[in-house]
Amino acid sequence: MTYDLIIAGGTVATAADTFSCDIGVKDGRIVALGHDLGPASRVIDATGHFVLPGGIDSHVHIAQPSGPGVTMADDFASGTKSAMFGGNTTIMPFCLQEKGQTLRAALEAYHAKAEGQCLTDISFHLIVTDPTPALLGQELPALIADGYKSIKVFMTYEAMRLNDAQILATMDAARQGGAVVMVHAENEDVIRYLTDQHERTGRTAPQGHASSRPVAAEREATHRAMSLAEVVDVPVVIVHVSNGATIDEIARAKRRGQPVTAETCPQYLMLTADDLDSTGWEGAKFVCSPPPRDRAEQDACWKGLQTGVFDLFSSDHCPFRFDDTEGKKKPGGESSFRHIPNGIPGVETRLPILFSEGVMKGRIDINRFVALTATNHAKTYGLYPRKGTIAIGSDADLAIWDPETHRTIRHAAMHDGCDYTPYEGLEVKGWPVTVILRGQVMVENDHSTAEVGRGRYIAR
Ligand code: DUC
Ligand code: ZN
Ligand code: ZN
Repeated sequence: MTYDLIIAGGTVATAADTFSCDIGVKDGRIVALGHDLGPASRVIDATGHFVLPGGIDSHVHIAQPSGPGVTMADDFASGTKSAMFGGNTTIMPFCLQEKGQTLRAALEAYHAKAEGQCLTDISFHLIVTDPTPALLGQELPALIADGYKSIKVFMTYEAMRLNDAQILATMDAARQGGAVVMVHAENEDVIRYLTDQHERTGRTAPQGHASSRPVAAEREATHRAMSLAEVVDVPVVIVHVSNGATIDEIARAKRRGQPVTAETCPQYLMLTADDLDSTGWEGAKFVCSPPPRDRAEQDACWKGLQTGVFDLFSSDHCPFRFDDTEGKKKPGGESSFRHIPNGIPGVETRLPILFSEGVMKGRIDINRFVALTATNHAKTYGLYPRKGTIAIGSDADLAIWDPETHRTIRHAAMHDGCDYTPYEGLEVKGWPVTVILRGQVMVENDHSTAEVGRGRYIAR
């Protein structure tokens, strides 16, 4: 056989093993692992490099409706381009049901936005904000049967939060269909109480965002979310965990044998609440929820990655432009942090940050890196083994990493639609120099000639 592509001489790493071998690709799939594989239309020499499964970022927000007058900075073209340059081959954005809208209508609109625009493969989660009897009884079961097997619910944000009864009912529908429930766990009443208090006492600058969303609000909501999931007997994913006390709650639930999956993100390793305290409005660049905490909580998150409490490392890419009245400088926002759109960009920097700060600094090994950034995402959300590993029959989604490349993170070199990165100036070691999607070279030498639309929707 003549292969379409051979990646030769690299060090291949999966979540389980590290080994030297060549990878043979035909018709977009991995068809051979070995040596001296034979002729190929193209051979890429990966000597001295790691060959890893392409990253899967299972928590990104793209072109998501974000309230009146606010526009997310990325559409599917820019969001997937940014993801691709950051070493990803699949991303999983959220399809948000707006109140009063059916999920089907939301999905139709969301698929239309993505159609023909993508440079990575994509697959959608659903966000339920309006769990009417019709949605729970008919629409959601039908959509789960169609493969939309992950549903996010919010415990915070007035326009999106569900109360406990609604969460239980949504979880019950998920359980019956065999879906997993993702929870944004922060106690809305605590946040509202503290936000009102901050405003009454004039503490309205971006820093107030962090102090009005304390660890206790996240820890309590996480405990409650897991308890509700235990009652219903549904698997639950606690997303974007920021601190040690919440990690302890999750570890306890896992020890009891509860099916809980836990996720953290770069912002909880690299940023602190002090970043929100910059002069002027700069702190708005770091406003995300839950907020970044302090050094001790960063250490706790690293420990959670090392010990296995965390299964997933995602970006929670949720980009709003800084110098933009449809972004962080939304009119009226200066009057209180309450009005600053929540979210920061990160889909392009997620993998280089964990590779550099985690693998190159010896905090985690390369196999754990692969598990946290690709394999566990595929397993949690029903994409495995087609995605997330290097095995015969899997899609040839690969990232070739040069561990010796030094880069300084600069927004000027990024590919998203945002106008800043929270990690400006960060020095990293290691970079995904070649990215391959289903056998096609998408990025090489900081360059892409891949045609937009090459990314596909992956039904689960
Ligand atoms: N939750 C997310 O998951 N992403 C961005 C904002 C938020 O609150
Ligand atoms: Zn969230
Ligand atoms: Zn998110």
